Amino acid sequence: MTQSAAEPLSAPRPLPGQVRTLVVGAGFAGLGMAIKLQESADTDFLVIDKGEEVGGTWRDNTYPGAACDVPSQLYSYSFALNPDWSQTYSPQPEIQQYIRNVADRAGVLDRFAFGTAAEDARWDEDTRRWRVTTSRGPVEAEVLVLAAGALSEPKLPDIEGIEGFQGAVFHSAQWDHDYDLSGKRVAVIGTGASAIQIVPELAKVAAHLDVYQRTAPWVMPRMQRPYTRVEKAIFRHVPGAQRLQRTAIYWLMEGMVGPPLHHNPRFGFHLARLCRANISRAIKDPELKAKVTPHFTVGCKRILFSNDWYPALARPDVDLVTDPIAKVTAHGIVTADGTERDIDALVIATGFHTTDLPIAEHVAGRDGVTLAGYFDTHGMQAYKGATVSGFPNMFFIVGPNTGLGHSSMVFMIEAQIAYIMDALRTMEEHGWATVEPKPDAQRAWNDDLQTRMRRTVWTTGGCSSWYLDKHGRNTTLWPRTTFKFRDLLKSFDPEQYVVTATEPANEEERVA
Ligand code: N01
Repeated sequence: MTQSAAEPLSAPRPLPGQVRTLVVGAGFAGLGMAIKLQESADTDFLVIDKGEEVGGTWRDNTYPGAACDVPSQLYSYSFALNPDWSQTYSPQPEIQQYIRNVADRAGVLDRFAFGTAAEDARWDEDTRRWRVTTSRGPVEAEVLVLAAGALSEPKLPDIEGIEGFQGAVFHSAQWDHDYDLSGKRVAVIGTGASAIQIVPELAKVAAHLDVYQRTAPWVMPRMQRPYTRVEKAIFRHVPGAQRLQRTAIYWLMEGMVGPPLHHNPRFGFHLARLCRANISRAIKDPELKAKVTPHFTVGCKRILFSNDWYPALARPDVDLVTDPIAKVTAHGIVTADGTERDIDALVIATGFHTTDLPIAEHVAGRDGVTLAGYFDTHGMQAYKGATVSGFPNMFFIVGPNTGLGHSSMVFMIEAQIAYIMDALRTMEEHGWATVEPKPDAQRAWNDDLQTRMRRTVWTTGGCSSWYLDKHGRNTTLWPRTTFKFRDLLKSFDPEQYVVTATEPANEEERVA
């Protein structure tokens, strides 16, 4: 089973009562923010995280088979390339260790408070501060950075009887490593990115595995191979070699499975052929072949990458169940056709809350409106995925419409950090106490995004996915090139913001 090899961090220190910048979340986003703050000599910050370690999603997702489905070379900070990746797609423990090594090397961990959950954050207009209640006491901050991630709150399926199941239950992001699944009858619900990594591993140890599929995904072969010693030596010692490979992979992803496909679904024809060949290589049974063949346009849901998903489904001790689940009983699952399949353990790989960010419930801006309430009225949206009107001095990393299905989120995270850093610098230079996007700027940004969305495969591809909210609007993904995103966020744009001067009395200095 996979688990972080990092040494545990020291006991929690008392929280400072006040900081200039409070960052919520210690994954790639929160750690990257901390490093950039420290580099700019702005050390008046605190990063809090409910977990006990850096890593975020890579700390939490320790399920068997957990690995990156974006090439390793892209899955690192641009300022901390890792010449030691063991494989073209790295397993979770290596990514977690990489994140921990970067944190150790940067020397920022003394400003992290682990085991500290943000319970409530409220903007106080009188003091122009965020008053944050954490599980370990209050903290006041001038600036609040929400870096809690989009894939942090497991989403449990709403299936009748599931609470009454008497066996072991695991969500993919909350794996119980003390429970041995060897020789057990196991069911996996879901066939998304997590399930296709879990199933091949469980199939090796379980007595029998039932995989419950609602929608067959498109699965491409994965160019998985170990890096040789020579390659690693070249990455380490030949200046520019690793960056060159990283750049080549970046353009391949951008050109092959990125915007050309998103905006021109016919471009997916060749990808669909590759996926069908992936099926044919492993599955000979026509009935199973038909079950695993998707019925929507490739790219509408996230394209998955695996060489062992179809071989696992073809095993005699694995059943792919496509009849809808009717209910869960104390000892099994009943499908709509009335069949009950007994199991000892149930693995729930049904994803995360993405279009209803749970942290939004706990953040209240000016006038006491919560982000959740604001999103309910306006749809989940932000200006440049980073700031929200009515929520002064609050910044998102991995905010609305900044997600990717085709390339590395670390790239997007770094672009957002650069934007926030420039905002903080600009505020300091001009002596501004608060910044908040103008409603018109935010509206124009989102109108443009949603206009672009109409023509994408995510909207027209004939699938339903977690990319879309309950109104069918895509509030999660970025619809343009990733380099355009970086370009648009390379510097803070105060003309799109309402700003106030440092002195609360000078309210007339509010800049329109
Ligand atoms: O979740 P998902 P995930 N009854 O939402 C099914 C990232 N990630 O955890 O397609 C039965 O993609 C649902 O069916 P359907 C990555 O961004 C990254 O797998 O809605 N089934 C689907 O099959 C990814 O996109 C890596 O019809 C139900 C599955 O559950 C994101 O995490 C690795 C159901 C959910 O798939 C989430 O992936 C792993 C129900 N009631 C994950 N409800 C990397 O390597 C849902 N389903 C970087």
